Parts: sequence; structure tokens; C-alpha cells
Amino acid sequence: MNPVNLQPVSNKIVNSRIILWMIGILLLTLVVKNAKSDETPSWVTHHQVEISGFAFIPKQLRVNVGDTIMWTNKDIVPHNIIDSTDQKNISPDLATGKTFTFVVKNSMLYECGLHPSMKGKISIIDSP
Ligand SMILES: [Cu+2]
Repeated sequence: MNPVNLQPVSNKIVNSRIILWMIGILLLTLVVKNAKSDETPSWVTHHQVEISGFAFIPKQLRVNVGDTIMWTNKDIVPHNIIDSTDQKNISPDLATGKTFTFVVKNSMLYECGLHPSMKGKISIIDSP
């Protein structure tokens, strides 16, 4: 057997190992890049509440901590959102067409500070 003939075979093995490494690094780069490009994690749900006819629609939402809620005022008068428990403002006054978005941290009863008969409720899923 001529030892010179072995050289191309071992080169092929080395080359295929290098190619596998390069594919592996490329895939890893793509995975990391995709993970970084998402601004919000995939488990976050964006909920919408319409303020219309002097009511929050839907009146009750069941959400996960970290979900977002966006209120949109579709009435011709301003509304806002305050915490029913401590009466503190959650949103500023929202003129017609304005939106307000916030990230849910806990369950909450809320109302409109300008029209206290308008009430809403946010419950956390799997929480009493
Ligand atoms: Cu109101």
C-alpha cells in the first residue's frame, strides 16, 4: 500500500469535521440572533380593552403576570384608569382615540376616576 494514497482520505475526514463545526456554529448563531431579536417574550399576551359607551369592554380580563393591556378610548369624552383600592391614577386622562398600555403585575380592581360607575377587573390566571 502506498502511504501517499492515505493523505486524501484523512484530509476528507478533517474537512467534513470542519464543515460540521461550521454548520453547528452557524445554527447556534441563528438561534442566538433570533432569541435576541424578539423584543417581548413569546409567552406575553397583549390584551385590548375598549372604552366605549361609558364602559370598559371587556369588563373583566384574566391574564398572566407580564401580559400587557392596552385601553383605547372610543368615547367622545375623556376617561382614565385608577386603582379602585387606593384611588391612585394608573393612566392619565385619555382623550378620544388615545390609548394607554401597561404591564400587569398583579390582580386589580379599577375604575374611571372621572366616572366612578365605570368599573373593570383584572384577574391573574391560576391565582385566587
Ligand atoms: Cu370615564
